[in-house]
Amino acid sequence: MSDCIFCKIAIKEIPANVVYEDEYILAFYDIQPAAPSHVLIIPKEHIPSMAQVEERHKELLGHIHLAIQSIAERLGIQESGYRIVNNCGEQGGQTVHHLHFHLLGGRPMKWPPG
Ligand code: DGP
Repeated sequence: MSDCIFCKIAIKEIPANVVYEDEYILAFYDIQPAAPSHVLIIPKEHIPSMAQVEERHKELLGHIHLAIQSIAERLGIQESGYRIVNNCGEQGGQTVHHLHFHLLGGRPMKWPPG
């Protein structure tokens, strides 16, 4: 997607503070941190949201969630705990229409979220 900001970050057209990368995914610090540790994990493939995930993405989604463990380790929040958030669609609060998971940690989280 030529106008997608996260696709541009994935191909390094727009800079980001990358904490993890492999063939399929990229993790980088959120530009508007909502916690002391706030990283976004994205697939390199353009998938608009969780609502557009298909059967063929099953392995990719598993890969993302396993990678989150090692990203949390790198951030030093694996032991203390963390929150993973996916905002999906308008009422879900999604503002960037490229699938991403927020990894938030470094402070106690409240429930329910706003
Ligand atoms: P969401 O509201 O779930 O769609 O989250 C989008 C997040 O993306 C939001 O927390 C801010 C972040 N963000 C938007 N543009 C950029 C950018 O250019 N660079 C980085 N690092 N983060 C961005």
